[in-house]
Amino acid sequence: MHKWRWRDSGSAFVRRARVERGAPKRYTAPPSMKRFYVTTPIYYVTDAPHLGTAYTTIAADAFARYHQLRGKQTRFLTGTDEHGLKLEREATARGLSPKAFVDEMASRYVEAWPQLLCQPDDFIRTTEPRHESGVQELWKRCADAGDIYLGDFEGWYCVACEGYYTEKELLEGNVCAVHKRPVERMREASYFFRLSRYGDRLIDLYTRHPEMLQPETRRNEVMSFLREGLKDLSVSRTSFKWGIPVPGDPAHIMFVWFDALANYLTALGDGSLRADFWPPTLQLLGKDIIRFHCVYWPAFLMSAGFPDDQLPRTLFAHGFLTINGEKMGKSTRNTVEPRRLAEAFGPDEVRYYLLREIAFGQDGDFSHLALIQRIRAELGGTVGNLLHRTLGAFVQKYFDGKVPTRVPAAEDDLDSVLRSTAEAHVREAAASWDRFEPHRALEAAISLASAGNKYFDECAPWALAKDPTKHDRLGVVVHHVLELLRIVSVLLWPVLPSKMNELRHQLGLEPVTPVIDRDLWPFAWGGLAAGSAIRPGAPVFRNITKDDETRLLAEFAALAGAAPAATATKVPAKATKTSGDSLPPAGISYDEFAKTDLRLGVVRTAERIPKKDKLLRLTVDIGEASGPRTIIAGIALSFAPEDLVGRSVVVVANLAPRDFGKGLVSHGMLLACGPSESLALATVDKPQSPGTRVK
Ligand code: ME8
Ligand code: MG
Repeated sequence: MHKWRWRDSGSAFVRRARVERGAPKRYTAPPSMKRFYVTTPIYYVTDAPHLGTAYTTIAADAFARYHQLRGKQTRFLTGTDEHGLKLEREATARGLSPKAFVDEMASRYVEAWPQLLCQPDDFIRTTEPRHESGVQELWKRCADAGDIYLGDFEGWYCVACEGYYTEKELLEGNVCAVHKRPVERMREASYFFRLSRYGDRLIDLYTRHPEMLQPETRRNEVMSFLREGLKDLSVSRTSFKWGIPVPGDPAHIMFVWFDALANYLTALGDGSLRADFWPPTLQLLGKDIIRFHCVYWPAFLMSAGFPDDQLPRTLFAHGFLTINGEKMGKSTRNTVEPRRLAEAFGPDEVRYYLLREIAFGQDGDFSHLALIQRIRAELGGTVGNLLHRTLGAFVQKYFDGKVPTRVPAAEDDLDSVLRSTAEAHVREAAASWDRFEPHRALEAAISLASAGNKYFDECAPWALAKDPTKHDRLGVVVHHVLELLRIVSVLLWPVLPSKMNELRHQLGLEPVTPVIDRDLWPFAWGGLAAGSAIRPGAPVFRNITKDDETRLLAEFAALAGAAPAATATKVPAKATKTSGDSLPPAGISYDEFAKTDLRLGVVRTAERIPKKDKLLRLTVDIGEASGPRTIIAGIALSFAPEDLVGRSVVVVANLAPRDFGKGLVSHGMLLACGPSESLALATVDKPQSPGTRVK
């Protein structure tokens, strides 16, 4: 028996020893709710950091920051995967030793993440001694459990390549694609891991703990893979050297995934860090590497003696990013080099866009135009706008640059409605983070800022300012807006840490500073002290003008190797709409036009539809005796439901009903224009009764 070195109290191994001695098997509660350990995959250094790897890393950073705000002690791990045949070959091709090559490439990752405001607590490289010894211990542990045996790995071998190929990789007639000569059937001695032993336990685990593998679609995939039955896994090779030797048999090099997956464990060492943070609370990955993380990884841990409650709490697989509608590839990579994006648009803004635009868990498209539009409409136009219109024109001018007092006698119903709207959005944002829906958390924050703008408009502060007897009322209104901005600054901080601190500076507040064991989530209204001095400054979010837009799009298109003029046609269909839809042929008769029954409607109710990010379910009154109609409208990216109720809209009333599936049927359509993130609804400029014909 090999002696296991990790020995701190409370560890899985100590508990396992107890179990082996016959003590009753006992499951502990989930890891201390006060700790949060989040990981990203460790990236292959064959590739430089790109938008895909940035996406996972940014998400991990944002989750860590959210949990810091909630008072947890967090640990965020990322790193690089530096072994394997692929790397050995890549280095050789460049005339470098593998070590020199990986050192150079790893430094690019170390440098890239802070440029995106990501602050990992640790960065592990699989070539570090702390990792190599940790992996060997894990291997020994699996071997001790009887799960590693020596066998033969059989496959097609190209001698010129010194490599095995699967049939799929070969040309017709079993010919090597590189050397164009026949491969040989070869057998190589290989160690195998008894993966077949763990299928039932994994099925049982994921059935009892569906939260361990998310989202649900990915869990279903893994479950069906598991139900097909697992084969033992070849976990060593003798045909290359760049990797970690198998303990006791150094002619064998470990399978690179056995080596790589262990990083999440080896990075904690065998002392207090591991006692504090194991098991991981959240392991993020792309859907490309689900099998490795959701089947092999927990099986290795089970084999090494980890009981169920010492396995990763949640493995979450997000979707793939495409770029301007095209699959991300080497040719498009330059355009989305994270550093360039951060330089051009700001790191906070890039983080915001990625986490807001793409429903976490689903695939999504990256487009420079959509990025610009989100910055413009939501950050500048909604959050920045609320700040700057309040500070300069009102706080400076009428309150001597100080946060006004809330005089109770000057309050009215609008204020209490705003406060309860804020409470609801703050709760919704927290619940969204907890459900792994950062896109919804951000939506809640922006929708709260919109509510602030609407409140400000409704209170008509410019009119209050003109009337000296309304000074107290103006103070209440301004106070409410500033407090709302304080709340928004906390809600957005996990994703926009530096911009929100800038905004707070202007509000006269300290930067967000998380404190362990203190929940700083802004559940309570009223954190802003009256009388404190504001510090107005330059716009927090730069105004991207149409000219800037043209220039930036051309710049990035040129980087992609396309002629700048081609920009407009290169952006995806979704985005081209903004630059003007092509017009239908001219010359229809009035009668043809009159076939379209347009009616003035009033929105009576509006609600979100679960799992449909873009759709809202409305009931719209068009004066029919049967009552308001149900209309499903694709306007959820631009409007919060509460902003729509009571609005006058133009309805196409004689469209055939459209079935969206799952019982969603739309009986009409609203007229609107603009990009889907900043739509404007068509309306009329004087009140008319619902049902009035628009002609
Ligand atoms: O797989 N969209 O490393 P890797 C979204 N070394 N995410 C993407 C993406 C895209 N287009 N492209 C990459 C490896 N990613 C192994 C991991 S872990 C023990 C070993 C992200 O460099 C996503 O997280 O190929 C994906 O899973 C990961 O990068 C793959 O990185
Ligand atoms: Mg990959």
